[in-house]
Amino acid sequence: MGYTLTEKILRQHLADGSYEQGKEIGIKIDQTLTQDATGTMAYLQFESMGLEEISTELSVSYVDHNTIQVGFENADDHAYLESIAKKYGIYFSRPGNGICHQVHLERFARPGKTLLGSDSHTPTAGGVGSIAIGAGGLDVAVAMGGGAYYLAAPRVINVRLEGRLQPWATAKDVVLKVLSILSTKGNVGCVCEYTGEGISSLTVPERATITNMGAETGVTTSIFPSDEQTRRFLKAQGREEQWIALAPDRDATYDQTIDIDLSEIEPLAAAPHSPGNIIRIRDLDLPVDQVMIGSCTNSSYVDLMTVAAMLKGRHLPPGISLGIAPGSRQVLNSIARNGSLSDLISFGARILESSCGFCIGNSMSPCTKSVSIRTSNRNFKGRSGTPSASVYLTSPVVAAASALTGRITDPRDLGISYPRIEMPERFDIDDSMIIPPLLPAKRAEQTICRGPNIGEPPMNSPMPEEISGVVTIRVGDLVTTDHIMPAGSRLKYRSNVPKYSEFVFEPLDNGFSGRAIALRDKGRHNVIVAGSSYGQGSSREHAALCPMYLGVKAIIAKSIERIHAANLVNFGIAPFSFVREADWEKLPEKTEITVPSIRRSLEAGMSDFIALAGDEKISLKLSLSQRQRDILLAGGLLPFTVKTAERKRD
Ligand code: MIC
Ligand code: SF4
Repeated sequence: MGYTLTEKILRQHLADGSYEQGKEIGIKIDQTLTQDATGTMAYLQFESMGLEEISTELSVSYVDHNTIQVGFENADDHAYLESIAKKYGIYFSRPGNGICHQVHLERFARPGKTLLGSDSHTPTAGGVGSIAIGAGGLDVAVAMGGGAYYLAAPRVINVRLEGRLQPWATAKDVVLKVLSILSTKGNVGCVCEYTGEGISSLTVPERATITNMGAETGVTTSIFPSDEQTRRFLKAQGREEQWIALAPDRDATYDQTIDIDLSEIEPLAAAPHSPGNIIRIRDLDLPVDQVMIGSCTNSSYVDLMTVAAMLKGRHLPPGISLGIAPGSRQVLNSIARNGSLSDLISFGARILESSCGFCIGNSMSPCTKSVSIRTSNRNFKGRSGTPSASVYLTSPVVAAASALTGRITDPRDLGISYPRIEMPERFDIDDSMIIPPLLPAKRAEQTICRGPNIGEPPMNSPMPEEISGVVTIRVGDLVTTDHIMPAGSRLKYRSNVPKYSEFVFEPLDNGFSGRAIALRDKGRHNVIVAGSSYGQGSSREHAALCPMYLGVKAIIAKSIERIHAANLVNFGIAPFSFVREADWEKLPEKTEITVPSIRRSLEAGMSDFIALAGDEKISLKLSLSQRQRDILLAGGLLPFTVKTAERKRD
């Protein structure tokens, strides 16, 4: 029986365990990426491991999230990251160089390599045939040190594309179609592998839009084969020698197959407040207050050139604002050199830095109760920085059409011809904003810059004999990491855990942090009760790290998403699930709760637990590998790794 492409690459990188679907395997990681918002903590953790240098083929540290420098905090983080990169042999992509996923795709991603990134949209590199996975910063720190990355050998879903996209239908609409089929939940432990004759017409940047937003389905990653389109892209980036052909075996078998005819795809949107809430643009009729074009999903050269061609010679109607953030310096410079930037400025667009910015609520928050059309990948309530705003996620051409008319508009109804823009033969290549690693002799002299915003990473204590405390908060279904640990204006506290912890659950209940600290300081444990798909969205490990700091010892949920569940274990928090989902009702806030003998049961390898809450006995499950049990017992991955390294040294 033949292998899928996913299985081929994973087997080539197998470092621990035997390959059996659903079973935990450890894989060797070739490349890592970090961004500043998750990176400072990842490198602080890397430093605590006491290693001399990185062991990957390539590691890159990007600065793209916190580039609004109001106060010293972000600039302190950037200086720290630059000095760490120099010290340990890491590439440093300076602020202004672009969004990590866009730049990584342009300059570093390679077919057949494994990439682990401390950002959930790392699968963007699946567009060139990498197995690219998002994870918590601590997992990335361990991988930089040469440790394996552990995941369940995935179920592979074959997304078979036939036909060709019609004018005005785009790669964004393809991934929105996939989201309408797979939804945002129930796909943990799966990989989407794209096949079929339809893929040959999709360029690498289009494929990358699809693999990028595949993250919203909750799959581990998405991947395209490496073919002539891949060669064309790498050649245009001056990297043709890095091309290899990669495809699944002809007789590969898949766990599920989804057929999509590209010629039937039409402009779609994800309506408020979930990327899985898919609707046809033609079924929407409403005025628009704001249009934002950019983000790691849709800010490639062709995306922006197409928008510029549509807006050229026209003007922004009153009552609407338009912001455009080119994905990278390469994209920005190309449209500047060929004059299209001027077309955008003349139209009335506000040109933003090449960074995450608006996507994460870090700039251009829309006004109260407004409608904002965005080309990004997440529209969770409040993520834009305005809780009352309604955010619709669309393709760049729908966004541009809506900026032209002031209403959400299907571009097919504009009556203009489709500006077919080709990917260039050669991109504008200039790596002068990427600082390469120092020579080893120079590294020793490098000092680390630590401003007052750089705190020590807190360490957890080992798992106690029993968990005994209170349900400090009970939340419902689909609670995202944006609800648990808001970004936007709070993002600048990422390197200061005590301060950032004040905002845990702020959008849902701003009294949580105070209650949790009061209980923790009495020597008791905080327990969080949650509904299904808890921890959707971002990879931010602060959604586990800050609750850990507040004394949270267990989450009891109907289900927990992959990256977040791994982050909880990494910070010593037990990720329980209910055996009977209806028991969620029995654990309201303020319930006194005990999980007796948790330590002994973990040591004994048990996976069934009982929580006592008054007269109620609630059955819980903890589905963990032996390695994860050991991590939980140690109080998290950092104490576990430090202890293992000490043992090896002795
Ligand atoms: C996001 O899109 O939510 C982020 C901000 O890029 C996060 C990472 C973070 O929280 O720093 C992600 O997707 O992992
Ligand atoms: Fe940045 Fe938005 Fe992409 Fe996250 S989703 S990496 S915030 S552009």
